[in-house]
This record gives sequence, C-alpha cells and structure tokens, in this order.
Amino acid sequence: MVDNKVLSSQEIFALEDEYGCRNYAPVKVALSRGEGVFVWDVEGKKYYDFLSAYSALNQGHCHPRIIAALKKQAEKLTLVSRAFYTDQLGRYEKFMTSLLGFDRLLAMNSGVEGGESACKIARKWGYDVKKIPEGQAKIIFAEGNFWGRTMSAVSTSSDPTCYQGFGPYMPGFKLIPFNDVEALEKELQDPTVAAFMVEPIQGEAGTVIPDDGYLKKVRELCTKYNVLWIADEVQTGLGRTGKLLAVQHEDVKPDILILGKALSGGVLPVSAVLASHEVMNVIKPGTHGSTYGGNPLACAVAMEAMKVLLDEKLPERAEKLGKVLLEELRKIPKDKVTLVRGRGLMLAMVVHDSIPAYDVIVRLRDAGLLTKTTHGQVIRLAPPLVITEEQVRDGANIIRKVFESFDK
Ligand code: IF1
Repeated sequence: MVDNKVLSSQEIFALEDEYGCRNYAPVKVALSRGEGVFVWDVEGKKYYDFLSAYSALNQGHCHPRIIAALKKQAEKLTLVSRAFYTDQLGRYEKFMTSLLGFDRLLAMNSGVEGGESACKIARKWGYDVKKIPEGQAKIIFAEGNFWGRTMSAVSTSSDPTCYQGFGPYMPGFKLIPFNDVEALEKELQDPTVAAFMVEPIQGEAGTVIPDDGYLKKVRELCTKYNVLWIADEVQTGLGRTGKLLAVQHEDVKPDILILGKALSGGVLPVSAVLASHEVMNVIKPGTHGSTYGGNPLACAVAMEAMKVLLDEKLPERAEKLGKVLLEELRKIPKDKVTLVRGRGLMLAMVVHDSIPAYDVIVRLRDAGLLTKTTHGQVIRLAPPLVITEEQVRDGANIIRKVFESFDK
C-alpha cells in the first residue's frame, strides 16, 4: 500500500526502480509541479523545462484555460465510447477540419495510434481506390524515422534499440533515405505503393531538417504516382517549428495528417488523423475504432488547447524566439558545441566529442534546466512555446555557463 506521505527524490527513484518496467533511464530528478515553462522537484527546486515532454507541452505546463476546460468537462461527461454520439465530438471534428483545411477527422489517443490508423487507412485506400491487388499494398518510410513503439512502428525503425528483439516485422513496409527525392521517385514507380509516411523534420533522429523544397517534391511525386503522402506532425505540428503545421514552411498539404502530443496541451493523450472525404471514407463502420478515441473530455480539452495556440500566437512566438535561442547558442565555442540546428523552437545542439552529452544534461539539471539527449551527442532544446524572450536568454545563459564549467 503506497501511503500519501511526501516522498524524497531518492525514495521516488527507488520506488520506480523496484516496481516499474525499466523501459526508461530517466534523468535523476523527481518532479511534482509544473506551471508554464517551469517544473519543480519534490524538494521544491525550480527548473526550466526545455524538453516539453517532446513537444507535448507547447502551451506550457497546466495552462489555466486548458485545465479549466478539463475540469468543466470532467464534471459533466468523460466517456461513453463511440457506440453513442456526444455533444463534443462533431463540434471538435468541424473545428479541426475547418482550421486545418481537411474534410474529415479520425479521433484517436496516442500519437502511434494515429500512425497505425493512418497506415490502415492508406492500405485500405490502396485496395479500394488505387486497386492494388489485395494484400500487396506497400508503405514507404524514411530512414531515421520515429513514430512510436508498436510492432508496426518498430518495424520501420532504422534504430536497433527500437526494433531489436521485437521481430518478426510488419510486411509491406520499406525504408528509403530521408531527404532523397531520387530514392523516393524510384520507389513510387512501384504500382503497389499506397503511401509515403514521413516527418517534415525528423525529431528523434536529432531534429534533422530536409533540404528546402524537399516537401514540395514529396507532394509533387506522390501526386504524380497516385500515392498518399502521410505527414507525421505529432512532434513538429501545432506551432513547434514556427508555423501551425511544419508543412506550411513549404506551403504544401499532405493527403493524411497525423497530430498528437500538444493537441491536448500535455493534459491527456489525444491524437488525430485528418484526410479528404475520398481517403477517410474507405473506413466503414466497424472497420476501425478505439474505446477512448473521440471521448468528450479529450475533445473539450483539445479544442481549448488549439484555441490557446491560436489566441496566444504560439507558432509566431516559436518563429521569433527560436531565432533568438539559435543565435545565442551559436555563440558557444565550436570546441564545445559543434552545431546548433532547428526550426522555430524545435532545436538541437551537437556536443563536441570531448564532452559526454550526458554529463552536460546532468550539469544542466543542477543548474536548473531540464532536457535530454537523443542519439549520441545530440541534446534536444524544445521549451514550451509560451516562453518569454527574457526566459529564452536566461536559459541560453544557463546552457553557456554549463559549457564553460567544462573548462575547469
Ligand atoms: C518514447 C522519441 C520523440 C513522435 C513522432 C509519433 C510519435 C512520437 C514524430 C508517437 C513520439 C515520443 C515517444 C517517447 C519519446 C518521444 C520521442 F524520443 F521516442 F523519439 F519525441 F522524439 N510521431 N515521440 O516523436 O507518439 O505514441 O508516443 O504519443 O517512446 O520514448 P506517442
């Protein structure tokens, strides 16, 4: 029986170590409160959150408007399943499709469920509309992708940590290099290809930005070869890269759009798949579903989370303040930080091999700023989009001083 006594950080570390699945090796900090760009640990120490739960907290921790929407709906109706209608889902579907320029929305829960649903829709469209022979539909993915932890998602991973030991893998999935239009065109000529799924900027790969014009070429080639373009904007979407959607940097529109993470402002799992009538209508009653998908609580929270993004002009803030952070971080000597890249407030810095990136993370934690490494020497920097310019500069100062501490 776990009583309600306040636990110390060490006691919390021990509890998870003894009773939890060890699928993470978290940074040693135990958090108990969040507000805006800040989080506090159980001893009351305050930190900048420069990870934002991998871009799920674009609106900041516990945004008052989103929490109020959560409380209001939670006291009325939280879930009935899709066996019945509710007063929230249709309103949410109309709001989102009108805002983003699609005809229909499929409401799911986690980001990877959004990806799985998008792949099911693409395969079904392949058979029903493109007339691909049954059971032969292919979906192409980009090396370096990350779209979740299900068996399908790990089947497309090029990172052994993600896929090793989880075979056999999903058939009909194929990998090509990211940011390579020749490789893409070669694959799309195969008439059994139903879709190409790709992130506009690869997050887990370390904020890898494709060449200018890549997304436009993806759009052109998918149209030319009658292949659905699935854009995974679970991480890049909803203001993170300085536009409401990252695909808007090239003014192109995918056939299927996947959203997640910040769609609920970090309050509860909400994901969505958006598409045209033709594409979405391949899904008939009983061919797809989810207990919690489209629940009224998720719809109410997501609508408010989206309105906060728009009212507070968070994509524009990300655009402006991302440039400030990029400029500040590029002042750090190259023998410490060899490269800083990113778009909007989706940034990453590559730490010089002479300094273990993990040691940087630990010193940043001690200096009051939380973030995480991704592959090897790459450190993600993705604060909530509600951050102020003063806080960006303050955070950059903390980072600069931590790197100076490696001089001694
Ligand atoms: C973990 C990574 C990030 C995503 C994109 C779909 C999903 C994700 C582009 C699935 C989820 C999360 C998952 C989390 C850590 C984090 C992550 F490091 F794993 F790769 F952000 F880069 N598409 N990313 O980034 O969404 O099902 O998780 O809601 O699994 O460790 P989900």
